[in-house]
Amino acid sequence: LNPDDAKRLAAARALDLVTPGMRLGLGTGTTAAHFVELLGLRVAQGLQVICVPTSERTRTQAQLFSIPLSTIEATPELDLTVDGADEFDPQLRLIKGGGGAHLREKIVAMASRRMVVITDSSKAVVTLGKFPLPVEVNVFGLEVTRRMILAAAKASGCDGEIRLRKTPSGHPFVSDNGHFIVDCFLGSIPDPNQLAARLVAIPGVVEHGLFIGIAKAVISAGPDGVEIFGE
Ligand code: DER
Repeated sequence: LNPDDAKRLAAARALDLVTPGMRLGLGTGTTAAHFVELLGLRVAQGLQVICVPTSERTRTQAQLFSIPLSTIEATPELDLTVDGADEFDPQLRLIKGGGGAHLREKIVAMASRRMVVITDSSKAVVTLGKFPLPVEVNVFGLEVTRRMILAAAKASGCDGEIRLRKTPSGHPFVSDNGHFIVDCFLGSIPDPNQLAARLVAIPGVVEHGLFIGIAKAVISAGPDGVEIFGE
């Protein structure tokens, strides 16, 4: 079972949670893209859903499949969000944002009665932080914000490099919301709750990629099949 097949298997399992008439949040990333495609096939067979995408690229993909779309403004209460993750720990705390969409993903996830994560099993970790933690930051005062993030990381028992995310052509990556993203290469985050609390206190931080107490379940597919953590 290669990682892409595992992602598709997890996505297919999440589709079992979808019932007619549901208001869905659609995640971003390669795993979520499998879910959107499989959902599109069910919509083509008559499944009735209304969906809010978590990024422009998910919106574009959903439109390709003629999935009925709404906006978070028109549909501020959702039943279920299905999204990927870059890491998850035993308490179902996540690192997200690898795809640069974690601000809208977190808003949509928290507007949902339930958020279910779909992953391949390689995302399972005991301690978060091997994956660099994305933080969406305001473009004003970037260097001040970068230093404050580093101080917050150190105060939380982490250390490492804070790097501005660039596009392949070397320009600063700009999110769907017009902000920059810095990636925090911390290696290990011993106290994610404390780090999250310190990050939200920084004025230039728009949103960080730690999802704590948000995911109700993680559907993880790997060589030994599908495992479901949480409920
Ligand atoms: O950017 C994101 O938060 C994505 O959901 C990411 O965390 C997972 O992306 P993947 O499914 O391509 O691994």
